Amino acid sequence: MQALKQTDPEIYELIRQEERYELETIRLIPSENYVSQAVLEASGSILTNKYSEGYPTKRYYEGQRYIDQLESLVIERAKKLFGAEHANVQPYSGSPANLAVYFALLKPGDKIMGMGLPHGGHLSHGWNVTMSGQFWKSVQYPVDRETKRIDYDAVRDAARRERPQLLIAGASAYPRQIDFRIFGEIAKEVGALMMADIAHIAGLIVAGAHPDPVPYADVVTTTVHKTLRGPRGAMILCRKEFADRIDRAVFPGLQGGPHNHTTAAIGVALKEAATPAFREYGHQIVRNARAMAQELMRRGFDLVSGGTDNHLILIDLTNKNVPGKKAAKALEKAAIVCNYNTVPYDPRKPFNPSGIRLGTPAVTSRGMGEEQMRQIAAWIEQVIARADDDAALARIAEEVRAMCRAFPAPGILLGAD
Ligand code: DSN
Repeated sequence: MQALKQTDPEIYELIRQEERYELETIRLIPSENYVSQAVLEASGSILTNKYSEGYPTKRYYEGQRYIDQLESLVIERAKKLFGAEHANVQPYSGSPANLAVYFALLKPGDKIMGMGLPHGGHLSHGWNVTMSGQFWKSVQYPVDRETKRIDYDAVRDAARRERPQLLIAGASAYPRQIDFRIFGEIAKEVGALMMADIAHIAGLIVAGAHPDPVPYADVVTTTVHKTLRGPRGAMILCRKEFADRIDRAVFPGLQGGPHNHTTAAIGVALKEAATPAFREYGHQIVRNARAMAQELMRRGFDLVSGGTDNHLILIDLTNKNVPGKKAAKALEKAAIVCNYNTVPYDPRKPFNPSGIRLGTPAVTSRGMGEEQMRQIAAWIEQVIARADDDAALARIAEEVRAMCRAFPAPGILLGAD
């Protein structure tokens, strides 16, 4: 980054500091990852210079000979990898992708039904403060009070009662597999369309480590920067019959020109995701999450739903008498980065809830395995027990940094200039 260093040393220095921070911390935010050097290069390329409103061969700007080839290639890779009939690779991120689906398939005031935010759903699945909850009628299903898992019979009953036009399956803080087949059946029964939002688990699905929604959903949305390990962006996959409506909703309905540098980087990520190494990574994410979950439970932590079968762990810290925000801040002082999170039926407020959310994608991308997950669980226990002891947290941070040094982070070449 020589040119950047010369032109703008302040920005250069902040990027370098963040780079070191990502290298020297254990990053457990389940929606984060480390992209490869190849993805970074495509994302930082001259493709950022272009406007390309429209779609391959149907653009509103001249000069698209290479961009058309590029976007067509990425669309084909997306369709092949996910077995989808149609792919749109232009959405700027997950929330715009979801809004585009609603705009394509619903009339204002139609009803959508998604998992409630406090139960693990996403803001854009109809939560009341968002556009999705205000421009469309929204009903939200909870997880079961006892098991903290989706109660498919209860979802079916609610769908029969509410008759939504769109049923949404997908989550941001749900540690269990989602049965997309049942969601598809419920949608069919009540005459709804079904959307699966697989943002968190797209990489697991590609790897065969989570059931696949494509056979059951009318539309599938996903960000590409979480377990899929691409740049920040999103895709919409759908059946052929919805292709034109989806494309028109993304452009010109919601967005202007596609971010071609992102499209290229998505293509690179999709190529990487089609390899045996990626398949192994996807399964290792789940093995790592299970190992960490088991060790946390052995140490007396209360895991929402009693464990995990994906990449994510939600801890209810009520029995440790440390609120989620305090725990997350103490962990950060110990160089372990996660986020505080509500737990289902949380008596506390979202800005200071009872839980923390952990995930294993980023540490798995560094090559860490079950042994390191057990060590991380041990550190988490020590931190929660000494959340007010800054000296102890600093000592743990030293140990964390020592372990990090043994596991290189993809895409981070410290000292490259
Ligand atoms: N903000 C993302 C997450 O952390 O899960 C979801 O979009």
